[in-house]
Amino acid sequence: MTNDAQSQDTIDGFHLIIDALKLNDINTLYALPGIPITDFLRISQAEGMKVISFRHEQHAGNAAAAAGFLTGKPGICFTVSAPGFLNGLTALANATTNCFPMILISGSSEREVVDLQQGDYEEMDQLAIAKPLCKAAYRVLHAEDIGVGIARAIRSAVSGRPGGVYLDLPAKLFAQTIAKDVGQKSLIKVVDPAPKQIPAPEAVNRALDLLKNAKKPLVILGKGAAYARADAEIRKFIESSGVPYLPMSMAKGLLPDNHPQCASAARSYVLAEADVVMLVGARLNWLLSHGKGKTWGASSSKEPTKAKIIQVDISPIEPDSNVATAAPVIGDIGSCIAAFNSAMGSSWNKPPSDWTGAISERKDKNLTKMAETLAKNPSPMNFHSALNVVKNKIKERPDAILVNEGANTLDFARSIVDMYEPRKRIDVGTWGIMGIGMGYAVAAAVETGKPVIAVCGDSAFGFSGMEVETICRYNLPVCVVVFNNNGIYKGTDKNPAGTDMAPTQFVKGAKYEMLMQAFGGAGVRAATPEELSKAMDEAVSSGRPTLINAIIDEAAGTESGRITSLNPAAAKKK
Ligand code: ADP
Ligand code: TZD
Ligand code: MG
Repeated sequence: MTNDAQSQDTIDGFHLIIDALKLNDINTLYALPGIPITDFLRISQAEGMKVISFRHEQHAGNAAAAAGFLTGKPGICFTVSAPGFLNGLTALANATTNCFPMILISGSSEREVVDLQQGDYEEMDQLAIAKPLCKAAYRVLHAEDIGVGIARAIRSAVSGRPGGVYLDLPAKLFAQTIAKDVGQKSLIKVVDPAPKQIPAPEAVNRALDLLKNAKKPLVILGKGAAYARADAEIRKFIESSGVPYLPMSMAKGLLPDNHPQCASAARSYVLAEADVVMLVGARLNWLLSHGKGKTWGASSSKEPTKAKIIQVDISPIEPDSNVATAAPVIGDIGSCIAAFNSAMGSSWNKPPSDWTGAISERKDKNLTKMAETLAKNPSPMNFHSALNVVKNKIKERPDAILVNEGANTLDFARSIVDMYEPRKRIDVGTWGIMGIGMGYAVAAAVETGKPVIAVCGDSAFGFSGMEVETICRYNLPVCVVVFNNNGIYKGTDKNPAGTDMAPTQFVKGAKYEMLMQAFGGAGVRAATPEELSKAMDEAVSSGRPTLINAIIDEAAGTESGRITSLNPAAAKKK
């Protein structure tokens, strides 16, 4: 026993929490110490848990969220009370928005004092604050309820539509003791935490009828499809149906991006033309223009697509969220796609060749044009010439995980860098949130042991930049490539008043590489594709923490990347 509070016959809260997590195969904690969890983290280490300690809770939380997506088990983030909890909350809300399973566990102050608002150390009613921002929130007051608390948190995080869960553990709970046999019996190993949800056969047939009679069918694969780990069934379905597909950004690689049926290079054509669209683990949110407007071949921004929508999703309330859904198929993606595969039989007719032929023609044209652009070698580098290097590295190392954030740095990387394996791309997701970079990179390295390449805009990187120390401390195989264009979107804005710098501007010629050097990692400046390529090769082959400061033309980007039109001033002009 590592804790004095325990005798032969009793067990304390510290150990019950650890045992409950371990019993459920959870062995890694992403955390930031302080009252009341410092001892807990120490004891966790002593009991064989892996504890990854961060410099800011948001990044510990982001790491837990990415771990959830990458493993299908809830990632765990531990924080201190009030401010630590609040710092972790953004990550919890982001995980919930992205349907990633994570559990934020925060220590909290004395309930009696908090509830009477008597001003305790780091006083806050954390449970009440967390509730609207996550899928479920629980508090455990008694040691004998720890098993139930952890079980409920796990089940809530991974069953149905996955999401973030908050678990509130008041300081007093950790040192509470109960009889050892009572404690051990109270722990729960969660059986089948994310049960299969089988779709109704009539829903499957309704959807297949639509797909069968379509002249221009299209499948859209979203990150829910990547999360579902039904890779073989999905590939079989796509290939035996012959339907062209579009991967959303985190579904890239579910089938390799160079697959003949991948329609990414003809995205605007297929979205505007398709007559039946089957969404698989993708929501019709802003990322798909809500299923309305010119993107979908409609004449005005409010007009819905004429395409009939099939939606395969685990959430029964997702269909009809933006436009009418002709064929909802509710169930887990593995079961739904397996049902499609068996109902399709062997006499399935592939889509008309004028549709697939027209797509191929456009793809060929666009890919040729893109290849010409990528082959240019401007000085300074632009997004294309630098990303061409990243594209080649991922082709050489398809097992590497690509973390991606920024505006232009994100949008260009999404379309230029092909992915070849499932769940290898993690990015700003549904919110388009900056700051996930280093947290996601740490989790990707810890959970997979594979090389991690984090391609971040200089602004995006700044949100989590201090975690390069964490990367060095754990000696993680992470290569951060900062796309340095001296600012947010571009480095060329001017302040019209001519006083301070414009709000989108950063110090010019910043030496980001020195941040990594400060903690013993490798820091390299790369001003040409050759320099970038050499530095990335070294980073990936050595596995040494590396930051490459990639110098990008400060005039190359556009305002907000591809979503300029969402800025109120641009919307006013329309
Ligand atoms: P993207 O941003 O890639 O378009 P979204 O995050 O919008 O993807 O959509 C993911 C969808 O996947 C959510 O509606 C979620 O309910 C669904 N989902 C997540 N996991 C599963 C699963 N195992 N089976 C079915 N649907 C799932
Ligand atoms: N804050 C948070 C948490 N998320 C955001 N998305 C933003 C602010 C707004 N924002 C964007 O949407 S992109 C971006 C910000 C600040 C940074 C873009 O600059 P960058 O990328 O240097 O990362 P590029 O390559 O210069 O466009
Ligand atoms: Mg920038």
